[in-house]
This record gives sequence, structure tokens and C-alpha cells, in this order.
Amino acid sequence: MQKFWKKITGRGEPEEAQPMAPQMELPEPAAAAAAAEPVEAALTAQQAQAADAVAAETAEPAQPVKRSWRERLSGSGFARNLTSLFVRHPRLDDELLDELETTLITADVGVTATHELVENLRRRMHKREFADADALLDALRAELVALLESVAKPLDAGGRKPFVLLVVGVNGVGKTTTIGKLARRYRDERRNVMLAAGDTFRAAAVAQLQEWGARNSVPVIAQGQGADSASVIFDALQTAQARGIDVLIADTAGRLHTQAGLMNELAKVKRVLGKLDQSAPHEVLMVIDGTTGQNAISQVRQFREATGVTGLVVTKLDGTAKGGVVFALAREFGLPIRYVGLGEGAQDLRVFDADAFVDGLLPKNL
Ligand SMILES: Nc1nc2c(ncn2[C@@H]2O[C@H](COP(=O)(O)OP(=O)(O)O)[C@@H](O)[C@H]2O)c(=O)[nH]1
Ligand SMILES: [Mg+2]
Repeated sequence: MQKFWKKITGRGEPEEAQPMAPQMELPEPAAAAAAAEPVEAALTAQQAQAADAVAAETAEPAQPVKRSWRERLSGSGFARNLTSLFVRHPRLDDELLDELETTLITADVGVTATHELVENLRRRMHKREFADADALLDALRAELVALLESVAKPLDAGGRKPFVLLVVGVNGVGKTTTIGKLARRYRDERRNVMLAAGDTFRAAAVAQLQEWGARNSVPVIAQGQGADSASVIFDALQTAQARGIDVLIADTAGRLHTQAGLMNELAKVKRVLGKLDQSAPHEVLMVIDGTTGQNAISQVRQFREATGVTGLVVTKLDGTAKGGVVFALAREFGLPIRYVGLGEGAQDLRVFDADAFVDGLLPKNL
């Protein structure tokens, strides 16, 4: 099995964790900055410039079009590989199943899950359960949906007020973008939303969140770069409680001087939230980049231990050949997948729907 894996991916065995993003060496943040008062909407010239750059990057067309899951996913490497497999192998035989196994493993579905799924289909094929490749495709669809059904549990951000959502994940996975899209979604549902700029490690991160806030008329609580993340988020919850906010969404850093430092910071954020509201955070939402493949597994393991992750968002599933990681995550952790990112626009964050996802990956019929 390991040899097979290596042949397919050129990598070591799938469970082997790859190192996380390289760490940057930076000096400790200045104590003065950490003690700064929360500043809302007051941008420094540098932040304003960064915000402009972000605005250009995240600008949307005047009338955003909501595309179907199939439209969004059919261009992905994973969907293209599955379609081409059935085009090349229209006949029902063992070769079709061997290639299916290769395709699923290459897409990072995971070796064990793939093996179980394919061997089950093979058994059924040998018992002549399928009349043709179309029937096998239907069975494959049902098996893939079954792998995901138990994790397709939407997030209910009602019930608590303010409902506190803590967003975590490594750098560049799409945390801030996802928060912007969520702010838009909740605002459109006529909820009062507030954002907390808890990624104080990079100045651009604060400006990026402020830009999403400004564009959606959602207040953003921020301090300067280098401020203490826990104190920013603590202030934000206090403010949200005082103002009767419905949903508070807190951004966090994905990279600090050291990985242990990051995990300690996130644990501290959780602790201080609990001082204001014992039940907060009500959701620890971990964002995973759908293009990272098996490394996502070790990321979830690590963040779950430090922060008690309660839900996942898998981004960038448009275009990637590695979207199979959604199945691997479902199998490994059983954590609810709340949303998936199918593009960069505000409309492209979708409540996770197992049927729509699998349908978008597979050819319609042969
Ligand atoms: N194609 C695509 N790009 C995305 C998606 N979500 C986020 N991105 C992009 O990923 C990049 C990093 O996002 P960002 O929110 O800054 O990541 P963060 O470091 O985790 O906060 C940005 O260029 C986003 O536009 C998605 O669902 N699809
Ligand atoms: Mg960010």
C-alpha cells in the first residue's frame, strides 16, 4: 500500500505529517502596542493603503451570479479526472476499478477509505449487481455521499447572543476571506454582526478584515499590529455584549514566531472569552485549504488539540485536484463540515451539501 502511494504521489505514506508552513522570525511585539486602546475604523495611512490593495483584490461584480455546484466544481482537477476515467473506460471491468482507485488516491481521498470503497464496488461488480458502467457510477455516487452525510451538519448561529465564532487555521487557508463572506451572509439574514481583528501578527491582516467590514457595513474591532490577540477579542466580546450584537466573528493568526506560540495564543483567546461568557466560543471553526491534500489531516489534529475545533470550512475546492481531502477529513475526524469555499466571491461560500458536492464532482451520466 505504501509503495503504491509513493508511486502515485511521489510522497511518503499519507499519514506522515508534512511540516507546517515555515515560521518567520520576528521580534516580540512592543508592550506599548499591546496596551493600545481598541480603535474602530480609524485607519493609519499604511493600513488604508493596504485596505485599498485588498479592496481591489476582493472587488466583486455589481451583480454577482450564484453558480451551481457543478459549474463551480466541474473545472476542478478532481472532477476532470473522474470524468476522463469514465470516458476512457466505458466498460465495466477490473481495469475501470483499478483506475478509479488511482484517481481517488491521487485526489487525497485517503488510502484506506479508497481501498474500502473500491473493493466494495468490485465485490458488487463480480456479483453482477451492475448492468453497465452507468450503474457502477450510481453506486459510486451513493457510496461517496454516504461517506459525507454524517458531517454535513450546518452551523446554527442562533440560540446564543452574541453567538461567538472563533476562526482558526494556518496562514493563507482563507480565514479572513471566509469571515468576510460569513459577515455578508449573516448581515443578509438581518443579523447584527461584528468582527474582531485577532490576527495581529500582520498589519495587512487587520486592514483586510477592516475592508470586508467596510464593504458590508459591519463594525470591526481592532488594535494595531502586534497587539495582544486575546485582548482584542476580549474587548470585542465586551463591546458586542454591550451593543446587543447577534454574531461576533473573531479572526486569528495562522502563524506566529513558533507553532507552540500560536497554539498557546489560541488557547488563551479561548480562555479569556470564557471569562465573559462561560459558553463562548460557541463554535471554533477551523479553515482548511482544500488544495493542501493530506497535510490537512495533521493540521486538524494539532488545532483540535489546542482549541477544541467544533466545525470545519474547506476552501478553494474550485479548481483543485485534491478535493478528495473532504472525504479523508470526514472519515478521520467526523467533525461537521459547515461550509465550503467554491471561489473568491461572497456568494461562493456555500453551506456544505453532500449530494451537491458529490454530484458536482462526478459526470452526470455516461
Ligand atoms: N479560489 C479560491 N480562493 C480562495 C477561497 N477562499 C479564499 N481564497 C483565497 O485565498 C487567499 C488567502 O486568503 P486569506 O483569507 O487571506 O487567508 P488567511 O491567511 O487564512 O486569512 C486569498 O487570495 C483568497 O482570495 C476559495 O474558496 N476559492
Ligand atoms: Mg487572514
